[in-house]
Amino acid sequence: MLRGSIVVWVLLLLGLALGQDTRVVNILDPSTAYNREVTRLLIWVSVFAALIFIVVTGALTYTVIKFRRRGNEQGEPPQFHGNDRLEIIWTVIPTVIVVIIFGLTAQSMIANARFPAGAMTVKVTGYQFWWDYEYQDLGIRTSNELILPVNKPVIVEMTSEDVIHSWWPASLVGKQDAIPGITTRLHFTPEKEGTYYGQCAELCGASHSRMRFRVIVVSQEQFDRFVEGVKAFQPPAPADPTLARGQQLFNQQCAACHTVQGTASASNRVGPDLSNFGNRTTVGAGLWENTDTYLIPWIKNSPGVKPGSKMPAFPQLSDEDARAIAAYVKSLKIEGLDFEGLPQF
Ligand code: HEC
Ligand SMILES: [Cu+2]
Repeated sequence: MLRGSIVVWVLLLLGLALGQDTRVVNILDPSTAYNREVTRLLIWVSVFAALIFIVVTGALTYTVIKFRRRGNEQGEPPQFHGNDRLEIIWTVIPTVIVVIIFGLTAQSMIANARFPAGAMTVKVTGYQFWWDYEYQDLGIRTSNELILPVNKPVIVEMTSEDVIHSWWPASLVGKQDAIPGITTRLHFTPEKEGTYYGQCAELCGASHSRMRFRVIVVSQEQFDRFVEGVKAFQPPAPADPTLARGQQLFNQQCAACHTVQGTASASNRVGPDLSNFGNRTTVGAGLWENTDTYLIPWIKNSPGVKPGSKMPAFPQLSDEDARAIAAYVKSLKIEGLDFEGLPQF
C-alpha cells in the first residue's frame, strides 16, 4: 500500500515536471474580483488548517514523549475518565473556527453572486466537443474563442445541445455546468488583456479533456473592430487558383455543417462558425496552434486526431486538396486583427 502510493506520487510529480503545456489551470490568478474572493477564502482556510495541524500534532508529540514507557515500568499507567474543562475547550474552539469560515464563505458568495449592472450578455452553448458563442446584444456569433473587451462586465448564459458540459476559464471565474434544456449563468469582469485558457470541466465523452477553449480579452477599440468585422463579414474573393479550388471543395464537402457568413451554402450549425477562422489562434476547440501542421491532419481525419469528433474524416482528399481547403479556411479572416502574442493566463 505504502509502496503503491509512493509510486503514484512519483508518477504524478514526473507528469507535472514533464508537462509540455506550460499554461496551468490557476484558480489563484487574482485578475478578477471573483478569483480574488476565492484566493482570500483559500488563505483563511489554509491558516486555520495550519493552526489545527500544529496544535494537534504538537499535542500528540508532547503526549507521546511525555508519557512514554520509561526504564522497566510494567503494566498500565493510572487511568482516569473525563475532563469537563478540556472537552468544553475542544468543542468551542472548532465551533468558533467553523462559524468564522462560514461567515467568510457567505460574504464571498454574496459578493460573487451580485450581477453587475450594464453587463454584456453572451450565450455559450456546449457541444461534444466544442463551444459556440452568441453575443445576443450585438447580434454576432463565433465559436471556441470568446473575444471580450477588457474591464467590461459580462454575463455568460450557458446551455448545452447534447450532454452536460462545464465551461471553466480558470483564471477568470469558477466553473459552471452547461445543461441541456436549462440556462445557467455566470458573470465576471476581465481586468487584464490576454489569452485565458479554458477547459470543459464535466466529463462529457471521449474527447472531454480535448474540449478546450480560449477567452481572449482585448482593448475596447480592438473589440469594436472585431464586432464590426464580424457584422460586415464577407468571404474574400479567392485570390489565386489554390484558394478558388479550396473554396469549391469547401462548398461541396464542408458547407453542410459549417457557417461562413456571406455565403449562401455555408449557413449550418452542426459545427463551429468558421467566418473568422483565420483569426483563431487555435484549431480543434482550443487544442492545437492554428497552423497547417495541425489544420491539415484535422481536415483529413478529425476523429483520428480528436477521438469522438463529430466532424467526419475525408480520406478521399488528396494532400493537395487538403492544403487548398486549409488555405481557404485560413483566408476567412477579419483583416487588421491579431490575437496572437497576448499574455497568457
Ligand atoms: C458532419 C458535419 C461536418 C462536416 C461535413 C465538416 N465539419 Fe468541420 N467540424 C464539425 C464539427 C462537429 C466540428 C467540431 C469538432 C470538435 O472540435 O470536436 C468541426 C470543426 C472544424 C474546424 C475547427 C474549428 C475550430 O474552431 O477549432 C475546422 C477548421 C473545420 N471543422 C473545417 C472543416 C472542413 C474544411 C470541412 C470539409 C473538408 C469540414 N469541417 C466538414 C462538423 C463538420
Ligand atoms: Cu464537455
